[in-house]
Amino acid sequence: MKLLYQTHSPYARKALVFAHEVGLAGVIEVVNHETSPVRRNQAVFAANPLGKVPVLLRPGLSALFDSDVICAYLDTLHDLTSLFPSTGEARWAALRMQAAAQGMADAGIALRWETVRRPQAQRYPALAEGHAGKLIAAYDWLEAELSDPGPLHIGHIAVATALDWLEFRSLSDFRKGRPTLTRWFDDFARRPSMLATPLSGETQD
Ligand SMILES: N[C@@H](CCC(=O)N[C@@H](CS)C(=O)NCC(=O)O)C(=O)O
Repeated sequence: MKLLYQTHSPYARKALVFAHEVGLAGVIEVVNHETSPVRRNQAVFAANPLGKVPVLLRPGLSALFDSDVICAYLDTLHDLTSLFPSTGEARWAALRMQAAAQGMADAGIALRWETVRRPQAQRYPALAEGHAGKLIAAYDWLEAELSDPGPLHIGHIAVATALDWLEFRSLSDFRKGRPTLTRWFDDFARRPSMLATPLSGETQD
């Protein structure tokens, strides 16, 4: 399988960290691509009509996108403990945490458009403030949610990769006044899956 990837994408890294966690990194070839809504990447569009990474190319089967779908698919390919709890409140808690992490990455990208990516004259400070506020609220929510994190699941991988990217882009400080979240993240960041997939590079618009 090939993973259309980007070394500075929180979503692509989430899929790759997931692959490491379930022992599948060795069967995935990582292929780097630069993507931006203002700079069309034909190879990525050929596999994903949204032109976004990550995309998982499967021999003889259709391409899969986005990171939520890729992780759910990879979870069906291994014999270790599933990282998607299958029943009860544990399932909804894991999926809800993944949704929060996706929203954090989305808000972070939107915030970057309003602060560094969009030409200065087209930036809208109220929108930047609104997205920054979502990040603060999500960090506060995680501070409570991660007081008892339980066994590893998809939500943890999504949150750790989102937080690491937010910190990498210096978007907002999740650490200040949040000792539980800080401790949990620092522990998670030492996992081999995280160490094997460092963030690097600049967005190319
Ligand atoms: N919900 C998608 C988001 C993917 C996404 O936004 N990827 C970015 C890279 S960080 C991208 O390729 N953006 C290009 C674009 O928006 O056209 C996922 O989880 O995979």
